[in-house]
Amino acid sequence: MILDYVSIFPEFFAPLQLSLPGKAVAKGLVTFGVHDLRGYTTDRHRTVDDSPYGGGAGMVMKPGPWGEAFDDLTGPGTTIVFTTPSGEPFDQRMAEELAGAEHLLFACGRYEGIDQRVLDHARERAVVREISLGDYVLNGGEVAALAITEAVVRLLPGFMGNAESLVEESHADGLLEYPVYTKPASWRGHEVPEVLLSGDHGRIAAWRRAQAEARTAERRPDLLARTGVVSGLGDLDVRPAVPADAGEVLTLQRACWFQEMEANPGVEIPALRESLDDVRRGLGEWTVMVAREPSTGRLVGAVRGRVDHGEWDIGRIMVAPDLQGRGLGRALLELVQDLAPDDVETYVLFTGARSLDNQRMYKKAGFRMRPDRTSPPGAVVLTKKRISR
Ligand code: JD8
Repeated sequence: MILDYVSIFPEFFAPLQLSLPGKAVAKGLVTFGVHDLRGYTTDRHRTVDDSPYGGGAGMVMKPGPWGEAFDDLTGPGTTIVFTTPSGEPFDQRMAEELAGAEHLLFACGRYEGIDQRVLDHARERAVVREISLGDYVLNGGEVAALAITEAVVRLLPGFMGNAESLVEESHADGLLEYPVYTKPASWRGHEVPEVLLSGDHGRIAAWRRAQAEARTAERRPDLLARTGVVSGLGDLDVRPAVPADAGEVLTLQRACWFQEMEANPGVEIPALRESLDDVRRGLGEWTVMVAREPSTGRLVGAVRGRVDHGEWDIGRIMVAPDLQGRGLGRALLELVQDLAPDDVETYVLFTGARSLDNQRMYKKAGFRMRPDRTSPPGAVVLTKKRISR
């Protein structure tokens, strides 16, 4: 890939020789060209700006020098990128798009911007993208051009030592990063989460996914909506359970399974027999998500999952009795399915043989009754084949 930059501050691009871009040059993956716009002026003052037609503060960049620059630098495979606060918002998806280009020519403006006819003219001779780095005002387009360069060049085949790491990245799957840790296991009274020391890759993958989703739900609910990971959780605050949640989980569990007991008279229901310690232990042995009302902090829902004989065992889907019938149970079921490690192909769960509402919800969610599978007394097993991501 060839990347060219036109700017009145060419020295801005010195960093291109350093670290990441430098390595890409060394690997022959990219070629950089930096061009001073004043080199394309024809007057002895090397003028690049003038006062705006229609009046107003500041100066506007003249079209002439840009036209000369494009005449010199544009070829058949050129994509001209104008970095501008009024451009399309830059994101990972756009980085992946630009990484497929043969030649990127960055037109970096200054002052109040570039005469609009330069952009209209550019569209007559090349692919043009107007891209913004974000909703804040910079003094020019150079910083944005550098940031876009880093996001694009690192995607070029052969650049990243192990392509694997690209897959796992933030935004790669539309979610934010999960928290990362390294030695020492204990630091200034802060411990590394036990699950990461367990060696149980299924639990670790599920925990990381849960963390990534929780962070995304908390910090970037817009992304969560985009990834379609979970709808129906609305503005609930959804996060992985912590030991301090045990008391409320126990309370909600007893409320919900009281209803199951009513629906399945005479059936032994372990969830109603569990102690606080049992629940606490369960929070450690399963990937548990809890949903709280942001306004009150009230725990209104929960669900758990874990790998069992290669299948994703789903359980304890709970919705506060007064909030049932609004799709929260279904949303929690979608969420926990999404937390399953990549190598899981089947989801399994069970419910009361006479819990017909539950069975209806599971069937609508794609689960199938499995009379061929061993079920706890008075219960039925349902399974679902996973649709690969
Ligand atoms: C190009 C001139 C300065 C902008 C008057 C301040 C991108 N995300 C972004 N924020 N700002 C820019 C950007 C700013 C630029 C130029 C990009 C050329 N300016 C102008 C309009 C208001 N001054 C950007 N990408």
